[in-house]
Amino acid sequence: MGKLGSEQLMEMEHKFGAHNYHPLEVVISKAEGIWVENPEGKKFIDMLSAYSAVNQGHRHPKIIQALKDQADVLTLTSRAFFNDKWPVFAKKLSELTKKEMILPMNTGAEAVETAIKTMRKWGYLKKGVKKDQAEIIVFDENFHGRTTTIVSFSTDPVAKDNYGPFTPGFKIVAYNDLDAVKNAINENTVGILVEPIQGEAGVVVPDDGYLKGLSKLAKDNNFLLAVDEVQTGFARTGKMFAFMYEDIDPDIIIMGKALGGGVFPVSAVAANEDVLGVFKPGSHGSTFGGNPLGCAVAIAAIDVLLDENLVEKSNELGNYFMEQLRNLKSDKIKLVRGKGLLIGIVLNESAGKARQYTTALKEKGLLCKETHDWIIRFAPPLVITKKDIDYAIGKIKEVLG
Ligand code: IF1
Repeated sequence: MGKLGSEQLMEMEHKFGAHNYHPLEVVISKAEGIWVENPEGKKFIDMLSAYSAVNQGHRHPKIIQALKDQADVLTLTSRAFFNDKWPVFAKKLSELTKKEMILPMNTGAEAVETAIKTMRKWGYLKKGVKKDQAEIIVFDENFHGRTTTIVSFSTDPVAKDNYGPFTPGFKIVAYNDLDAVKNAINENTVGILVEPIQGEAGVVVPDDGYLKGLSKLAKDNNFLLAVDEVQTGFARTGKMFAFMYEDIDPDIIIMGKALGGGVFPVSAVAANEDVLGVFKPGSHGSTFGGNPLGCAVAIAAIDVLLDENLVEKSNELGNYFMEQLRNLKSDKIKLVRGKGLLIGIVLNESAGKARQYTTALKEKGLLCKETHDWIIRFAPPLVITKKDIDYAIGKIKEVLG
């Protein structure tokens, strides 16, 4: 079978792949930095970064080198034995998060599940909540992954329908509303699980002081604050972690996506010993969690962020990008919102559905994704330059101007 073309590949996927996605009609076969290429050689700027898992750019040389070097010596041991990379990665991530302990997993959902188990176990062993009564406060429009427990507290019928029976012990309240949280607290509350900026909801940035308010409620009522930084973490929003926009010290930090540098699934939970110490041998685990290949890649992924000042770049270029988008003065655009290079354009109802624009943008060489029907998300790799943004703005102006 010669080199397969885009049409053949899309048909093949349609025939043999389950239809749990409706991808934009573009096939990517090569990528480097911010650029991706289809089998026919057409190039596009990736404005999605695999939902913010490619912050360092596609195939960053240092990350690829770390992958290759480690693959030549050791890839997987399981946690039944020690290996020489997991301790080094644990130390590095502990220093980066300023938390005493790390629990390694693979996907974001596994890290979120780990955080849920941590809050419940802490509630029973440390707070004295009665058996099976633990409650965790979550939010409307949340997105934390796709497991049956996580979708149990989703408010999106498409993500939740026909997956019951659902896991109990979650209270869903309005986002960005401290009174709604206050009214949900009781003696069984063991934690809050919150996205510092809601990604899937359409880049919803809460009011200043909201995270601080959540942190105060957690301290005053003796329960844990867990921030889900799977999408907002690792410089995406102009801070190393989005929670850093407020002066808070969350009890649990949930990480994933860009921690794996765009080449390997690596996720983790960071917390102090008085929280993560609730886990004893055999009480939680994962075959691949803490594997040496992922750890070597994650170490390089963090080094690239620091060495290339991607936190500052995300902040500066994100502000520039949002300013240029606002200057388009387009009657299709209701508002532009975001932090750093996590940006959402909310369209006016009169503009019609976002899919037509993401398709038109694709024709002009920009790959981005709509969330819901009226929001277009822009989240390019953080290695993008001002020149690239000016080029992209020109294309966006042609479509939305
Ligand atoms: C899909 C959304 C984004 C996440 C947050 C945990 C996870 C995610 C804040 C789970 C994952 C991905 C999943 C992917 C699309 C994408 C997504 F559109 F689904 F909602 F980014 F917003 N916490 N988000 O954003 O991490 O298990 O996937 O590694 O499922 O369609 P995961």
